[in-house]
Amino acid sequence: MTRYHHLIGGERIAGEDGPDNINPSDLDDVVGVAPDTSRELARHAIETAAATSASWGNSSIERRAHVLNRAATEVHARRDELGELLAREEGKPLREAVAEATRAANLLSFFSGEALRVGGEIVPSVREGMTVEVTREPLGVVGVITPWNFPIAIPTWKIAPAIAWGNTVVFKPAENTPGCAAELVDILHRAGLPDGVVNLVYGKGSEVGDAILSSPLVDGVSFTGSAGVGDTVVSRSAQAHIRVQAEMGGKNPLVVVGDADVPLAVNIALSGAYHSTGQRCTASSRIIVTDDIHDRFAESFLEGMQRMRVGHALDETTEVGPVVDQRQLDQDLNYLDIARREGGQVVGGHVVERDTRGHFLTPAAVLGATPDMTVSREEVFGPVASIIRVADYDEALTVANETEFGLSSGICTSSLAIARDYMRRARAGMVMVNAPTAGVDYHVPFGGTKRSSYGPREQGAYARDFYSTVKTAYVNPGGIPSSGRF
Ligand code: UN1
Repeated sequence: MTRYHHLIGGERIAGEDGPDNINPSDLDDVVGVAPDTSRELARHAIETAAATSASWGNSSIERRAHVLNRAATEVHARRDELGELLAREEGKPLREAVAEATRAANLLSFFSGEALRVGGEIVPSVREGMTVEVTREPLGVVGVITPWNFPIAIPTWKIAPAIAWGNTVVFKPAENTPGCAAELVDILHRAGLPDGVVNLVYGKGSEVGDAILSSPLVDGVSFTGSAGVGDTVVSRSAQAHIRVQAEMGGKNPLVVVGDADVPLAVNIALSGAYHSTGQRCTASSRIIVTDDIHDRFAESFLEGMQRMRVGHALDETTEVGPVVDQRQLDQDLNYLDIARREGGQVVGGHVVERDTRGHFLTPAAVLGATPDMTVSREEVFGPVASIIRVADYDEALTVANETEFGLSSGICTSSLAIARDYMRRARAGMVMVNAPTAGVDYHVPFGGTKRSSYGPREQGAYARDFYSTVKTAYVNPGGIPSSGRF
């Protein structure tokens, strides 16, 4: 069992033991314990980030690039070990967990390149003889608040661009995944990151998050998590007049129309709905199928769903790992009860036992689901998908868009005309054609519309819109003194 420490200004700070970091595949396995925190400590981290802001903001872009590049190399070399830690503390099956660690390495590598691509513009002023320079500067001190479901990739896709653009960071990871956070921060420091640039503080949102949102020293907050907490982060940031980027929930539709390749559509739907135990904001939780193909699709989908192997995340044959904790499991089961009460036919969704004590839940589908059922409207964040029958493509599109969320929206079709129409009319930040709604690239923008996201996009070159601020400088060179002519 590992004891984690806060890391502020490069100093490891212990605290009273906080909650145990328990392996959801094996409740008898305590992976580690993170320290409890105090508001004072969070303030100390913010002050340290603020004190380091000028020196890091003026550091050479090559230095930043090198730190990120060295960190990328180490994360990549240790992807199996980091994947194993991730699988242990979060419950993601090993193969997916190693893929996530690899994604973190690729993100670090991408942003290492971005650090060097800091450009600006020089344009003529409308006033004669004058020029205007438009440059980018670091935002300053950034609060990074991350969830448990991608415990290494999400912190990396926030912290790497923050560093690349010369910001300093106060990092509050989710309480149930302290291990990946500790490793990432440790790797960055061994890669040459100066003390005080990234400060890691464990603890509750109500303490650390609150300290970040109350401090006049913080210039921006990047948050990924639930819609409820996201709303608070957004409104508090607006009150404090600081920049905010919030990535919240989803209720992502996957439309399957009559001309779709059924085996392909089934694989896409199963992967989108149940990989990562459905615990991703990009999960396909509404599968909208046109009447002409519904029964054929549903039969093959259910057959595939029931074959998926649920088990210990470290067991190589596992396809669906455990639910992250008891609270989440209760939430999943509660949504299934509501679905039954509202007239849905629930297939699967059984709590099962394995050799170890864990939160194992078989994937569930709600057949005969309608768009207005609770399970079709609210984010479950578990291995639960509504199967919604619609008359035709037009109705499918309407139902797909009838949600307060707008993160990722998918369609399975072999028609270019339908695919193009869907890409244009889907009200979401990301559209997937013959691909799962979940599982995104690391070099392009990520984010949604409506209640799913707020503020500038994450990832890719677009990340700079959050992590940098624009300065417009007007330069009048004045007359050239006659003695100074050359
Ligand atoms: C993915 O689907 O590859 O919290 C990433 C989430 C998202 C990340 C999804 N922010 O689930």
